[in-house]
This record gives sequence, C-alpha cells and structure tokens, in this order.
Amino acid sequence: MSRQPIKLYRHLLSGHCHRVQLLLNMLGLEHEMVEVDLGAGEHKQAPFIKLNTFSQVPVMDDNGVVIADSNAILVYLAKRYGGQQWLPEDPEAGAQVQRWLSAAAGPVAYGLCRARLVTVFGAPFTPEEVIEHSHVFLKVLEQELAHRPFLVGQTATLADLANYAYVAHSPEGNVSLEAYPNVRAWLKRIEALPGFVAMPQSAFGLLSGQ
Ligand SMILES: N[C@@H](CCC(=O)N[C@@H](CS)C(=O)NCC(=O)O)C(=O)O
Repeated sequence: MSRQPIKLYRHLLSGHCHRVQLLLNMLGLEHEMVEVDLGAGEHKQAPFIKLNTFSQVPVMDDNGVVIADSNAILVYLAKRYGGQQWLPEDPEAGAQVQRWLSAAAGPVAYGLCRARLVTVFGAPFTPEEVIEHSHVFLKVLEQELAHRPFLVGQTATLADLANYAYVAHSPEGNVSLEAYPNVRAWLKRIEALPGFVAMPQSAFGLLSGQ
C-alpha cells in the first residue's frame, strides 16, 4: 500500500498544534491538516475520542500510527524522521531537551498558554495570576538564553520548537516581551530556520489596539 501524507488533527490557533506543524515543515514531511472544530465540541465526540481519550488536539496519524499529545508527536517524528539534530541520543543533551519539553507542558501551559486562552478564547482563568506565571517563566528563559543561541546549545532542537509559539504569541495574552531582549532574539533565530511557518496572529490583548 502506498504511503499517505501524515495527518495532523489540529486547530489553526493552537500553539500545541503549531509546534508539530513546525517540525513537519522543517523535516520536509508531506502532511495534511485536519481541522478540528473545538468551538463546536468536535473533540468531545466519539470519533475524535477514539483518536485521543484526553479529547485534545493535536493528534497525528502517520499511516496508522496514531499519536496524541504535541510533545509525544515531536518525539515520534524526530526519532522516526529527524536524525540526531532535533532529539540527540547523547544522554545529557537528550535530557536537556526533555527538560524544555517539560517546561512547555508545565509552566508554559499554565502561564503563557492560559493568558492567551483568556483573551482569544474567553477561558475562565484569572488574568493577573496567569500573567504573573508567564513573567516568572519569561525571566528564566531570558537568563538561560543569555548563554547560548538556542535552548540546548548552538542549534535548534525540539526544545525550541515546543516553546516557540506561546512565547511568540504572548502579547495576545497581555504579556509583553519588551523586557526580554534575549527571548526576542531567540524568536527571530527560530523564525529564520528553513521551513519555519508562522501561526496566524490574533488581534487580542496587547495587539487589540493595533
Ligand atoms: N498536553 C497536550 C495539551 C494539548 C491542548 O491543551 N490542546 C488544546 C488546544 S491548544 C485542546 O485541545 N483543548 C480542548 C480541550 O481541552 O477541551 C499536548 O501537548 O498536546
């Protein structure tokens, strides 16, 4: 049977989905998007729950290999198609990448992601609280990036792709990047990588008046 393009079940404005799109593009893998209508609750219906019991996008289907969870998908794609660059086998470098995947699933999800969910999707989180969490994370990121161009050394890895979207789009959640020059320079370095594709900007938060 001939190979089909990799399917990515996603929402266009989801940073979790965008990180997978980035890697698919950067690896030059043929793929197609399947838009999931979160607003209409499509992810809570039986056909989608069969793909991901957690009822969340993204989900990837690579010719019958179905993987849910953005970071799990990144790991799968890097190991299957990416060689050493994106997820090094070296125990120390690999652990450093994992540290940043955990940051993307932890402080980024509970801070920057939620701050944007409040403004873009009307989610019921307390703005002051999630904005404060966001700045705690950004301060750490700013310090870490004072020492190297990418999160785990001289070249981009999954660590950078997993953290990119919610940092880049933080103004949409009323989180300014003004005080973080190293972070802004890092975003530009990622945007200059071959295969980079942007997530559409939403005119909310600090961008609403522009
Ligand atoms: N840990 C998951 C989180 C994914 C996630 O939060 N997806 C959101 C969109 S950004 C979603 O599907 N939300 C719908 C819901 O939770 O009801 C991952 O990394 O894929």
